[in-house]
Amino acid sequence: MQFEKDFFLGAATAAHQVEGGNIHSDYWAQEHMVHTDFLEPSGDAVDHYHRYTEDIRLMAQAGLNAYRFSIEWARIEPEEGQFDEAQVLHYRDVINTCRENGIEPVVTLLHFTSPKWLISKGGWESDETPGYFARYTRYVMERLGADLRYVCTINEANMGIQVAAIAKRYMQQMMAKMQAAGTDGLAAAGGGKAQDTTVQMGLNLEKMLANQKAAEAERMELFGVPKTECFTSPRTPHGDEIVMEAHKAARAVIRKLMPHVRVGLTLSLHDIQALPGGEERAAKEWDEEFLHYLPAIKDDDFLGVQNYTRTRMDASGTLPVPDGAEVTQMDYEFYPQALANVLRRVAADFKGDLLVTENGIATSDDNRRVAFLQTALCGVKSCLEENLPVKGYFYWSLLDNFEWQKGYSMTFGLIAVDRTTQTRHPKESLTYLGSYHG
Ligand code: GCO
Repeated sequence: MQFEKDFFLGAATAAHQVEGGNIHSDYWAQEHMVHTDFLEPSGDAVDHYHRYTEDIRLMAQAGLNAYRFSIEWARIEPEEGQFDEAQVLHYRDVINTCRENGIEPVVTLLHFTSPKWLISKGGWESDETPGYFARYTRYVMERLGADLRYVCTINEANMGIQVAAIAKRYMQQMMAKMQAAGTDGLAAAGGGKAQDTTVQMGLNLEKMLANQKAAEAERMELFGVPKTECFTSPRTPHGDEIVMEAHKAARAVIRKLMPHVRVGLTLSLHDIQALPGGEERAAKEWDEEFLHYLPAIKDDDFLGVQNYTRTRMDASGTLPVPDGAEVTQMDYEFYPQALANVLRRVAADFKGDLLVTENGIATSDDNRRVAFLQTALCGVKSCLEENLPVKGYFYWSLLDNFEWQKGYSMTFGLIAVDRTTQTRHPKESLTYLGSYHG
């Protein structure tokens, strides 16, 4: 069961999660706070900044033909208006290395991290941000755009809204538990494990809640603003619009400068399933997660679909993972069938091409990764048979890497890394994925 030669079969990474030393970014600053929400700082990550040649070669040797990675805004523009040409050369080398290895580079311009200065200026709730993003996009595209064919403007443009919803639900659960316990101690609330942790990124809600007050003062000191509006901070509806404005502004720049480049954004999409009585809630959730973005993205060339699991809803809301179901390290239900369901669902309303820009599993058992891939790819095949315009599949992630607030505890990679020596250990799943290439 192989894909056609021109189907992109690859893996994905994000700059901050793999490169290391992203010192001008908002995440770096937050990782080093005394009252940090992060389990550990990103540090040298997996040193992909220096080892990309080896990593790209490993991909090519396994038979992959595409690599999705991100360009780091905080490296390109470390201070407002000051651009670093040397960093452009770095990414030019990465792109060239891909081409030399027969790998299509698919670039993301913003994958969660922003330059620290942007946050001091109001970040992702400020009306100025789309302009800054468009300027950065212009700088990058003028220099690198001629060598690219696919660009994702923004990764998981809907993440802020999902984080807002999950943070609200979590706080409500905690408050209810505390009230029931008749005390205001978090410990009494059972240590604060969220019942509902299905947001598709590593969040550490327990630490966030415990740190809230002290962190506020520290953020003021670090960023000069009382509330830091990073890309993945809970978004207001206005902030949600700002993200779409930033996307549209970048898209306009790309189309003007490099009309040959196909442009789109990516969305974090759950396979939302309604149980009897949950239809209305499920429809509302799908509208928030996907449908309401259609006016902003309908003219995009492609949509990046990112899926990890399903969400089941009944009249009371989101249901926990079914009893006895297998769960991943992220506490998601093992449910690789979700991907094909989501592809079919978005294809009903979005008429451009579809790229699976992320799909994967955090597990220490690589056999389960192979099993996950087998079902997920079988789903992609059926979508192709139904003539859905799916142009590629990127597994998340190429390497075990920095899973945001959860640090290095989650292993999503096709390649393990011993971070003491930065030695790469390709897993069986890398060979397995490569075997699908025609
Ligand atoms: C996201 C990001 C990735 C994550 C991945 C695993 O979806 O949050 O795009 O950066 O690492 O999804 O949680």
